[in-house]
Amino acid sequence: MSELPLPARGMGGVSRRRFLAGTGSVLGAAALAGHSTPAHAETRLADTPLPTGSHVPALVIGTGYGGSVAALRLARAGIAVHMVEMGMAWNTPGPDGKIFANTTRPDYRSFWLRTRTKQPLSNFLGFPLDKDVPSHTGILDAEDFAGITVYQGRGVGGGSLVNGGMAVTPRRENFAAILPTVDAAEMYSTYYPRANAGLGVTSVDQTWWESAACYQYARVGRKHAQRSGFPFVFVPNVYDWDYMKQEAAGAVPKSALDGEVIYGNNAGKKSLQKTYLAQAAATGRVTVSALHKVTSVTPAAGGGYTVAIDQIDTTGATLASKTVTADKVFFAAGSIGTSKLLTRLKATGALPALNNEIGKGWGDNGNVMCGRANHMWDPTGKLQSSMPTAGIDNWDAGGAFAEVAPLPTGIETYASFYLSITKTPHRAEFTYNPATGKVDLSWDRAWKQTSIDAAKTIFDKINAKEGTIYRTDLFGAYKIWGDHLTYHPLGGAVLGKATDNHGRLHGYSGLYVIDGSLIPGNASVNPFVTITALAERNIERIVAEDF
Ligand code: FAE
Repeated sequence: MSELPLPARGMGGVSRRRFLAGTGSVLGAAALAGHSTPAHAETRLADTPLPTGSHVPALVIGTGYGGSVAALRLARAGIAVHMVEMGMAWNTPGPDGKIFANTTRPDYRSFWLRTRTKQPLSNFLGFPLDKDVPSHTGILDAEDFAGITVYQGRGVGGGSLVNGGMAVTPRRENFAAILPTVDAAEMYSTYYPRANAGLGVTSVDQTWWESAACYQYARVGRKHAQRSGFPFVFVPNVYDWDYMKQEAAGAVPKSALDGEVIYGNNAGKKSLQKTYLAQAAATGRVTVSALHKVTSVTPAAGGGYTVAIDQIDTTGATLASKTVTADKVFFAAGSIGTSKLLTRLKATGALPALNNEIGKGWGDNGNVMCGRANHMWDPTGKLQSSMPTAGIDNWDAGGAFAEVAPLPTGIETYASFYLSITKTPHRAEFTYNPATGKVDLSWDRAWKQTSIDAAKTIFDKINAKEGTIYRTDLFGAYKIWGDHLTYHPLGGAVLGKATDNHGRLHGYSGLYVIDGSLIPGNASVNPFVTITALAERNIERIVAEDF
């Protein structure tokens, strides 16, 4: 799932200058960050549930990218922070001795409160892959709206627990077009480097990559892209490459090379638990309540805000309803979580002064998936690293960037698999439905046609050149496109519209949005580096001016 520019464009394209520029920004960032805690230190945030009646200076809703940046920077400024996370702490092994389930063997740990799995890749050879599982507060939420299923991570670490780790800095001109009110010069000189350093972003050793069995699928992807004249782009990741080399050598337990990704990685991936949250824990000023869900935020009589929280068990049942107060509240529940909360709080009169931009500007980052059937003499390998390293760039000519994605099934599939990020003009809106008490999203499934057309600018050409065809067995029987989902929800409380230019919500002082909701629907690349960098920019201003 990813995009463009950073490091190199592989062998066949792109300039050395660009490679150096990208790498330099990552290395330079370490110096800028100026802290001695290693990026992947393992200090865990203690799960210390907040008692009802407590008061905290700063409360952060959600523990994904935006929330983790906010918690770390507030704590480093001397402010005590409490984080509230609806998902589990993910610090206890299951009966198999592992914390997370394998991609090919989903179990009770894999899905958020579902009795049947809803795997993004639902079929193989046309046969359905989904199976019954015990309902549990598992790690991956496949949240259904009328026109789209939105996949999200649940637990301390948010999306960093389940994502592919592709850590992409967009091209500066694309960023400037998406968020024109943000000073791009400052983002690229200070906040993107700071985010890349904080996340532990690095690039794969390309010499190793050239001969590693687990990246045969990516080399096949490169060959096909280049034979059709498309630039092939290497993309950084947060995976620990030295660990992956040891996996390949058989020296350590396998994680990426055992296909682990969407249901969690037991080793190797630098999720937020190992980076920002570990550093936040090390300050001694940050605590977290896991399995606690924020249900309401309202102005408190004596100033600050009253926050209502349901403590749940692993079946999703409410164990206790708590009320706490906070001087300042940061909405970092992800694009869907924050948008749903704010839309409901405005509509039900809990926060009536929020403006009419709440719930607007939501998009799917143009996500669409597909597979191609290769010839028998062009195998992609039965061992596939679950961490993608590259993509095909046709953004300028066709509005698509296709991640060369793994299909870690453990068998030879002769398939090439791709997640494309595309330019899409479509934006949906969240609305509160008083009849159901739920928040609906106005996404129309037909809107994905724009994304399919963009992806076809790449794959129609490759198929014609290679004499190959699309796989029709991965998303149903005789269905080519995975057009029912997104991994990249963005928007719903857009920067400069629902908030000021630094994420302060209009209508209330002391309420902030600091997650993917700020980005208006399309990031041009995989979003987590941009979410992190924007959070770094905004929190710096907020700490300086509001505390
Ligand atoms: P997020 O990380 O979603 O965190 C929000 C947190 O808030 C979650 O932990 C929620 O459980 C919690 N929460 C929600 N509501 C409440 C509530 N009411 N009370 C308490 N807690 C709540 O938000 N992006 C990339 O850049 N590269 C990739 O390779 C990539 N791969 C992906 C693969 C998959 C399968 C998925 C699902 C996503 C992927 N993404 C990737 C997207 C990326 O993970 C996502 O954009 C970020 O995680 C969003 O960050 P936020 O801080 O907005």
